This record gives sequence, C-alpha cells and structure tokens, in this order.
Amino acid sequence: MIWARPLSRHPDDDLMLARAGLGPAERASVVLGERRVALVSGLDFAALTALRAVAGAAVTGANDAGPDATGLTALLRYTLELADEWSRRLDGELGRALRCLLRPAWPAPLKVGPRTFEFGTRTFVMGVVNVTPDSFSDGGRFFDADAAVKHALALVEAGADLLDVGGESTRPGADEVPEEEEARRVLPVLERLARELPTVPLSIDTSKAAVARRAVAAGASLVNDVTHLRDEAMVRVVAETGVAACVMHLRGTPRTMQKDPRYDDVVADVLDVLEDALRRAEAKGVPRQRVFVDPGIGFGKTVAHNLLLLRRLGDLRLLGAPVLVGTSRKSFLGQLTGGKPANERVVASAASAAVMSVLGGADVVRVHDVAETRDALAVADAIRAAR
Ligand code: HH2
Repeated sequence: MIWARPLSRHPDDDLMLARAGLGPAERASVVLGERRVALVSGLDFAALTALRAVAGAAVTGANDAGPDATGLTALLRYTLELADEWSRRLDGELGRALRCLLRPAWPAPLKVGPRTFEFGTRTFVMGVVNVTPDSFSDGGRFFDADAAVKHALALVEAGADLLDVGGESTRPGADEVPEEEEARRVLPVLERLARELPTVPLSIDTSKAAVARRAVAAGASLVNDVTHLRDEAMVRVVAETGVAACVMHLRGTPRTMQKDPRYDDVVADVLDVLEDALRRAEAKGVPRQRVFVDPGIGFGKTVAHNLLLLRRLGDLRLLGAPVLVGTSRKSFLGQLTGGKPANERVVASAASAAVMSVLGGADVVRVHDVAETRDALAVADAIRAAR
C-alpha cells in the first residue's frame, strides 16, 4: 500500500505563535501554511508520476526510477491545504494516502461497554488478567478463577480503566489451547467480573471466534485478537455483537513469529496489515473508530523493530483508529536493561508507557503493573499537556 507518513509535527506551534502576539486568524493561517514533510512509500512508477503531476517540485527523491520500478519512496513537502487539494485530484491509493495526512490527531470518543473513552485527555490503562498456567511473566499465578478475580479487583483498585482477560498464552513457542479449555478458563472469570465490576469494560484476549462470542455473552465488550481478525468468523462476531475490537500486528503465529523476523520497512508493514484488517471490518459494517490498532510489540519483531515502532507510533494515527500498545514486561525491555527477568522489568515497562505518552502515540497501554504505570503516566501525561 502507499503511505504518506508525516516526518514532523509541531502541535505546540500555536502556543508559541500566540506568545509572539499573533491573533487566532493569523495563527491559523501560519499553522495551515506551515510546510510539512511526508515520506511517501510504496509507490510504483505510475503513482510517482501521478504525484509529480499534481504536486510538481514539492516531490523529491526517486529521481532515477524507471517505468518498471516499484516500492519507491519519495519526499513530499506539503501544507494541510495542499494535501487536501492534491488528495481531491488523485484517486485510488495515492488519494487515500494523502487524505490520511488530514486526519485529526486524536480519534473519536469510543464507547466500550459501560464506559466512553475520550482520547487525548490522558493515556488509559488496560490491566492484564492471564488465566493461564504458562504466560510469559505471570503464568500459573492467576490460573484459578478465584485468584484471577481477586487479581482483577486489585488491578481496578490500583487504577485500571479496563481489564483484558486471556486464557491462552501468546508467548513465542506457546502451545495452542483447545477451544473448550480456553472457554472453561475465561468464562467464569468474565461472568463474575461483569457482576462485581459493572462499570469496568472487560476485554477478551482470544483469537478464537467461538470463544469471543461466548465471552461477549458472559460480559466482554471488547474483543482483543492478536491475529488481527484474520479469521472472517471473528469479524462476524464483532459485527453481529456490536462490541469494540483490537487488531494487533503479528508476523506468522506465536509458535513461529520470533524465527528471524525481517522487514523492508517494519512501520509500513504494520500499517498495511492493520489497514487491511480495518477494511475487512468496515466491509462487515464495523466502523474503524470502534477498532483499536496495535503494532504488536514483540510479536515477530527484533529489539530494533520494536524500538522503531515505538518511536514512530504517531504514524499509526494515519489509520484513523485509537491506538493500543502492550510493552509490559516484554523481553526487549529485559535486553535493554542488562538481561533482567520478566518480574524485574516494572520500571522499564512504566518508562516505556511514559515515553509513549509524551510521543503522543498510545491511547491505551496494556500492562501488568497498573499502580506503577498510572504513576508514570500521571507525570508523562501532565508534561505532554503542559501549556
Ligand atoms: N501482548 C500479549 C498478549 N496479548 N494483546 C494486545 N492487543 N497487545 C499486546 O501487546 C499483547 C496482547 C502478551 O502478554 P501477556 O498476555 O502477559 O503474555 P502471554 O501471551 O504469555 O499470556
């Protein structure tokens, strides 16, 4: 797919201009007139020629591309007004890519079960409840339904805005869990949480459509599918039940994903896979504003891939959907902190949530350590919002 990814954004320019004494109309014209730069990738020669035809000298790069060239990248200097004008004159993929540049910074508010999330106000926290014997960081601790419910109540007490209940580990090399066993693990926990926490949205972490459907009947209002709605039956569950969803980028399967992952452009690959999932959901009547997108940190990625995706999380805004990210206790944090084991990665996890907040990239973070993350985000979100 073609993607036009903004290389710089200055959300605080308006404040600086106000300080310099410009009135609202003048500020609007300056900000609208501001030249921005986007990296346009995935072009073939025909698309590059079409872009040059409308944008002229604003397009640079890919100068020696021949008529058979594909996978080209060019730079585009633009203003919001120009991107708007060019996108109207271009059809297909190129027009869509330029229209993405016009999307607002924050997605529309989203109702998930009993609660409506107003994105941009702060970073929301999803607490992880693993009802599994083998999850990578807490396997076996909450395998029993009573222990899982007790843990969930404690996470909400610590400040979780929503809870993600899972009955199958997705760690690299994990064994698949049969449908009946997965349902037996998660359904009693969801039923009890729906009764005991009626104001807290519940998410089901599953890639099985049948488990998702039963989980929604038991009280879940979000389907978190790490296989990005690959299974059309899962799209139907989300469409027919009207719940929210989360689509996550994953290369291969949990069993194979960490075997030498390689990408030409990891950010573009993530955008392609997630855009495809959003379109398949839209085709069944699920609007993209109801679907979280997630880059899938640690799912078929090296440390370098994870870091680049986090650094460029803002690019996921091009998808026009809320962004959810899970870095909590993951192995890349262990590698960055001298080989610490999963239970000693709490500070590193909270630091990653804080950085995501300040880079403006995540609407929801999925974490194991809710209290520590809420503290880190209280500081980071306040710095981001400072005026
Ligand atoms: N990570 C894990 C599981 N589910 N879902 C989303 N949307 N994003 C993630 O990053 C994500 C996820 C892995 O963490 P955990 O559940 O603690 O481990 P395990 O899969 O071993 O149970």
